[in-house]
Amino acid sequence: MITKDIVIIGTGFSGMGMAMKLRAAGRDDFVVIEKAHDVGGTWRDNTYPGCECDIPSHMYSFSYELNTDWSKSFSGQREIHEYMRTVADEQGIRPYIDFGVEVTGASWDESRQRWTIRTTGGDDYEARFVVAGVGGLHIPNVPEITGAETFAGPRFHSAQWDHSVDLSGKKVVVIGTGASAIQFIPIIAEQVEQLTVFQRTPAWVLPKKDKPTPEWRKQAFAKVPGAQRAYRNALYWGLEARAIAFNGHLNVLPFAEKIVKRHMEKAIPDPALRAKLTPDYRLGCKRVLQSNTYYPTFLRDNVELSTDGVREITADGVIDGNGVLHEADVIIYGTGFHVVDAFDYLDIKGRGGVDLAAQFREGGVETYMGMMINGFPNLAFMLGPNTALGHNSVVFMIEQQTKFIIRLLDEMDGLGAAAAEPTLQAQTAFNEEIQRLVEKGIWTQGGCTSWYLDSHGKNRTIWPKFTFQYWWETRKVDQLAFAWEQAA
Ligand code: NA7
Repeated sequence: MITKDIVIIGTGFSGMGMAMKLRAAGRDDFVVIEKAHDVGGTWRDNTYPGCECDIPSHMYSFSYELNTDWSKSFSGQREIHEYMRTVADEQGIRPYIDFGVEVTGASWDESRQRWTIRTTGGDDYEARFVVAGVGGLHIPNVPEITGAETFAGPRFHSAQWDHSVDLSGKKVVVIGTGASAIQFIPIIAEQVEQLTVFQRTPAWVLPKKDKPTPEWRKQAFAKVPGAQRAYRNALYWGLEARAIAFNGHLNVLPFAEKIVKRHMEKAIPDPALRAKLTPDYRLGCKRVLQSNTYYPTFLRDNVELSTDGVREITADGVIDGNGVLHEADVIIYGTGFHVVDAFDYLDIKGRGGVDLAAQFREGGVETYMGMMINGFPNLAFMLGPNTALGHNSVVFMIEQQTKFIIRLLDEMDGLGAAAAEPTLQAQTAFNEEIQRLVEKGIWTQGGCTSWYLDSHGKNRTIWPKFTFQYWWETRKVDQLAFAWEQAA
């Protein structure tokens, strides 16, 4: 058993951000547990062709680790991963990371006021406080399709891309047309002999305003004090403005919808094909996608769009809803992640042995500030329920959360508290307000289903306000919102 004051799980932006802020606060008694052998979280794992961020890099990065050299507006996976590795080195957090250790569960010991964190591939850990930076989008959703196991060729999920499979000259079927698929489809279309894309729901795909960063700008960022900060601020407010449309002012949306329709008309002259690709729900209801190459891909002779559904997989390919076989040598699932049900994959037992996943299943996914949960003292989730974003950089949210957790630890020390958990009253009030707002928002009103919603149609994913409101609400620890427990 390894004993630490604080255990952090994961080395994505969340876990790394927490580790860096703990160090900066002079709290050195912590460990970061990482199942893989490198830092990076989702930016280490998603290596599919064309993987890149859909939030500008100058905003999708740590505010205290600006990078003057981003090669283009929306950097690719490799560049973002490299940035994270460099930051981990520069900030000296690698020595704190136990690589190759996977957390299997955690339980709160009430008498000792400590968490026990169970792992495979290493020792178990004991800690006063646990910060889970496990990410919302890391458990691949591979749909159960009849006959999948009989398929003769390779099949894999976009987040587990099998680079040993050479797609050139092959017949490939892609299932799904979400954020990941629209990035790799245009690239693999150029390599394969035949590509069949199974679309269940068309996406709204905006043009992507991606440009290489001119050298003069990199120089200006490096040499002119405040230039990069000013650029980042401009990006922040530009992105923040998108919340106006999504959070309830739905009358702003037709303007953006027109942009997509014009983009589509230019790219796809055939009205029948265009109709298949046109969403029947409002823009923003699902995550808005961006690409300049996705729509034109369907003009290629070797690409077919199927909207007839997936009925079955056989040894030879995929049978659609009309019983037609689409031959395949390789099947690629671009079918997203387990998001609202991700907690089912965590074995966390709080006060009285209460199981977190069961509590969420029965009582709804309710937290305080998307971080802490009544009945689960000294446990904070980063990017937890209702703190993901559709309009701005989640790294901004992560930074507010790391600061809040440090403030909470300071408060505990100041009060001499061994344990802290949000009161049920504070948690309920937080959720009631969030649910009142998401119900007015585009994700509920837009006429679609999405990974933002749980099985009851409740949005448990998105922060429905401006992000500066999250900054405001987390800037102090409200003592009355917490139950503080003295040492036993
Ligand atoms: P997404 O955006 O959740 O996309 C998943 C896609 O897969 C979407 O088109 C789904 O259609 C489709 N899907 C899911 N299950 C099935 C089944 N069973 N049959 C057919 N089609 C299916 O995941 P991504 O990986 O693309 O992106 C996830 C996020 O990562 C992204 O938003 C960024 O924030 C980063 P549906 O629309 O549900 O009908």
